[in-house]
Amino acid sequence: MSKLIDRLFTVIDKTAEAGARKAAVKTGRRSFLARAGMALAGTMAMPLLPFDRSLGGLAMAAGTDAANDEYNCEYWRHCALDGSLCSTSGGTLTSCPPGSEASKVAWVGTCRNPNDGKDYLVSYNDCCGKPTVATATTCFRSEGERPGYRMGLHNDINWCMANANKGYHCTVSVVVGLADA
Ligand code: ABN
Repeated sequence: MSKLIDRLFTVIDKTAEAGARKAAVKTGRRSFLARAGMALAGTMAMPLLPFDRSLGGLAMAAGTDAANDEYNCEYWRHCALDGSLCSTSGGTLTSCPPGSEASKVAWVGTCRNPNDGKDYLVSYNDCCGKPTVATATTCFRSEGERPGYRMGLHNDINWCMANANKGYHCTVSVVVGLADA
């Protein structure tokens, strides 16, 4: 009789164990599916959520090609250049074209370099002694400039005035150094 009771308990144990295992497997699978479903729904909702796509001011400014293209008026060093680019008149960013000479006086602007976020003093020397080139790129940028009655802050001036040959040809942009150095 006791053997029969023992066998009965063994059968009950095994049935209970098998049921518990099945439940554990099912619960595990369900919770995995639930989590995967949530993740999928979250990913699909992402494009609908409002978030900042600008990558921050620095990245935006540094990313623009024009701000790093010396032949473009938007180039960062040309921020206060009023005149023709020497780099498009047979010269370079910092040197006068052959046959012209740098002005003895110049307008100095302060330009922010978007690549490092620092402010630099930039000297805009006019190159003198030759007529302007019709195909040259002409820029009218005036960051930090003031009207003509503030002579020292006005950049719409022929800086060749102090040279023997006063004919304006083009303008170079020469970095002098850090503005706050
Ligand atoms: N500094 C460039 C320039 C030259 C002549 C007249 C105006 C501006």
